Amino acid sequence: MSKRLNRREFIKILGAGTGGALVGASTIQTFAGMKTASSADLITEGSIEKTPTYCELCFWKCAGWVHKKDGEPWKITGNPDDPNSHGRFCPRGTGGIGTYTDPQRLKTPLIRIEERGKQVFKEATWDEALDYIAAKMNKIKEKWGPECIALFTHGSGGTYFKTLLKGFGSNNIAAPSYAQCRGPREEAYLLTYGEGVGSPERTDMVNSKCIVLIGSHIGENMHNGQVQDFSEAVANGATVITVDPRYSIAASKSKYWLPIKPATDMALLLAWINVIIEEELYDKEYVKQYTYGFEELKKAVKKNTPEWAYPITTIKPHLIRETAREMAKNAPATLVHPGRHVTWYGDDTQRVRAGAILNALLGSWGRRGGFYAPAKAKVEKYPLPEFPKPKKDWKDAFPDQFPLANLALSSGICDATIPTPGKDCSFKGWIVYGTNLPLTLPEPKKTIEALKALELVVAIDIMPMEITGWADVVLPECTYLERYDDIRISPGRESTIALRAPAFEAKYDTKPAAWIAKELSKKLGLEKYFPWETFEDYLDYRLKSIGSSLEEMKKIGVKKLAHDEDLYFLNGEEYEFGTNTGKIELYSTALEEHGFDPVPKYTHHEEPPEGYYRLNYGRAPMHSFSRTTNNSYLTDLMAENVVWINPLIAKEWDIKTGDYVVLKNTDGTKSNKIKAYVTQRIRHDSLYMVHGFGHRQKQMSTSYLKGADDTNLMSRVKIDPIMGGTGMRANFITFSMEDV
Ligand SMILES: Nc1nc2c(c(=O)[nH]1)N[C@H]1C(S)=C(S)[C@@H](COP(=O)(O)OP(=O)(O)OC[C@H]3O[C@@H](n4cnc5c(=O)[nH]c(N)nc54)[C@H](O)[C@@H]3O)O[C@H]1N2
Ligand SMILES: Nc1nc2c(c(=O)[nH]1)N[C@H]1C(S)=C(S)[C@@H](COP(=O)(O)OP(=O)(O)OC[C@H]3O[C@@H](n4cnc5c(=O)[nH]c(N)nc54)[C@H](O)[C@@H]3O)O[C@H]1N2
Ligand code: SF4
Ligand SMILES: [Mo]
Repeated sequence: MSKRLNRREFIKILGAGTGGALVGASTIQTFAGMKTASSADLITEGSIEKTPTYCELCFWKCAGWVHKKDGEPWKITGNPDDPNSHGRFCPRGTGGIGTYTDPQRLKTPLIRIEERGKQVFKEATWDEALDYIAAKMNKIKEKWGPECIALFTHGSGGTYFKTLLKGFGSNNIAAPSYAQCRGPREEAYLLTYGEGVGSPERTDMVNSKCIVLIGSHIGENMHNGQVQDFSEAVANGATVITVDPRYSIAASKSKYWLPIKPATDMALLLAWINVIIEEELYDKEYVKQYTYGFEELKKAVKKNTPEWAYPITTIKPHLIRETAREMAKNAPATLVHPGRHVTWYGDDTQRVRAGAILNALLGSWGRRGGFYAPAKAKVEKYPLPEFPKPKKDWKDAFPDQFPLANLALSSGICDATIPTPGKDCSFKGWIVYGTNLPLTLPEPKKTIEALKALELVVAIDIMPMEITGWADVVLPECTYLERYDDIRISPGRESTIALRAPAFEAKYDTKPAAWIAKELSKKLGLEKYFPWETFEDYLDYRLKSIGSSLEEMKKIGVKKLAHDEDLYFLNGEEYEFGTNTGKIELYSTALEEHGFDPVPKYTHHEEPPEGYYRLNYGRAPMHSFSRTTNNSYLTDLMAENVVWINPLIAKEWDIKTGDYVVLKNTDGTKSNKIKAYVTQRIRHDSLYMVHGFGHRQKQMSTSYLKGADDTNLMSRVKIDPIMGGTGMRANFITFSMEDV
């Protein structure tokens, strides 16, 4: 791997570029300029104390150090030994102290005293709150079976509740990171290569000579190590091809920006495949040795010429050819990035598969600059008794649907909670750990309908978010800076583990999830699933299995484990893939078996009606979803979101930058007021906003009604028939001028 950029070079790459009013560009500069922990930092001197942690502000889980000065919170820095952060934290991670200091945090267990949806609670002791939950859970178990309780989880502490629920007899455990995020990607790569992409992604971007980004807005999508890899590749002269209807930060670093008509990426991907096959630009040896179904693919894409794709995508044929040749020229060090949040239009598994096929033709899977084989640390599990076998699961609610869904669908569990004639068991209880479902699941009316129908809703959170307003019992967790959590085991070029230890004492009457789950297990008679005395004992047991200890990890924070496998594994050697044929399936036998197109095909998506625009959304570098929008350290950087409007459209509606507007969708649902940002950087057929704003909880006064909530405008989804992902870009919005 090449040498890392020094700080000055890094700033140059990320700060250089287009200038102008780039939202986020200055933040990337700040990120680049952030102090890298030096060896001097590693010495604990005088009044300065350091505790290892891994960040909980997003799911990249960077490892770092929490610094205290004279016992007071001082700063958080990256751990230089950590491959996820290389010693630098992003703006959100650096602002993590704001999570701990937020005065509006949940402070004590709460039990509802009014109807759901209003935050009217009485304060309770932990004993009262857990007794209440255990009694309701047992009642549901008796009446409906333990399987009628589901767990929604997103975040480190969810793992203890998974153990609890499995011990209780239910396997209905869902995370929004599947059906609302990367589910289609994992299934598409599994169908093609017999393996998923995983997180952190196994992309060898740092060594890529050509990077193709289909939507992926790296730089705004601030996954730390990935942004650093991208910057480094750009510094090394990699050609970047960005396909995005919006001029993203990544587009501003690109040689080619293809401002595609939204919802037509499949046509472009098929045209690229067509050019690469017709011009014989593919890796012939690789295709012959490793792939299955080349002839079928060739036949299927014969008609998908650049001229065919042009009127669909609005990308000129010569540009389609030129970019295809550029990819081939740099192959196999060409990476067609698999994306992450890929639940867009309902044909997402197929679209991502088209990208996977392109990677196979370029020979980039298993090769330098493409995809590497991640090393995985093996750390012994704490021995637990066997879990009971559930008699049913969420899939029973969807006979013959989503045959290739390998994980539970959060949206599916939500649907199966809404009482439906003819269905006997729907879900009766939800335990919600670290996910703000009213802002996370599209079709929010359905989420509310489901929440209203439940017999028990438990929310384990750190803030009085929208979800807690719907809970019968709210359990306040302490923040990640006040607790231990399980060992972070990250796959990557090297296998590493990281420790999170408490830097501060838990404020108020808050507790770590591990403690909460163990105490609840006692009330349910399930304590055998939490056999450890203290969580330190649990960690020490696991760490000793790899020759380390809690004591050692407290000193070093991150440990690299031995790794002797090859990163690049397809240089002519024999290899058996985990697909039906043992080959990379250009033609998918599994899809054929289930009656789906074995080779991806273009499907036309509905267009916005007259006067409406496509609702486009994404990320800002200084916020994560709705979880950071009340963090005062980060609201200093960005307090509300804005709606991007093309000047042509703004003129039509007489809207200027800075004006407040109200948006409404085709079903008449309206947004909060949101500031207009008139810019050439967005096509005329879409409006764009950052997700996570528009909170409706008065208890969070910093974020209350600041900006608009995109979820509220998502009253439609296009469901992926292969795995049940919720395509969320199927919504059309316009301006509601009478509300301005
Ligand atoms: N409209 C719309 N919807 C989306 C997306 C979008 O872009 N637009 N993105 C989708 C994607 S890609 C994803 S991955 C999901 C993300 O979905 P979520 O993970 O649900 O996102 P957040 O809104 O950050 O909600 C996190 C919740 O966890 C709480 N929390 C934070 N830290 C802790 C902690 O330490 N302990 C506990 N117990 N709770 C904690 C927060 O207070 C908050 O209530 O959303 C999906 N949904
Ligand atoms: N700062 C920050 N970083 C994050 C997160 C965060 O909350 N904050 N969340 C993390 C998570 S969980 C995820 S999943 C990722 C998500 O990050 P990505 O995977 O990069 O998300 P996408 O939604 O695929 O990308 C959004 C981009 O797609 C473009 N786009 C919209 N419609 C189309 C279309 O039809 N075609 C094409 N080609 N492009 C289109 C938008 O203009 C926008 O630039 O970000 C991660 N990184
Ligand atoms: S990318 Fe930023 S927010 Fe995410 S874990 Fe790393 S430092 Fe934290
Ligand atoms: Mo995500």
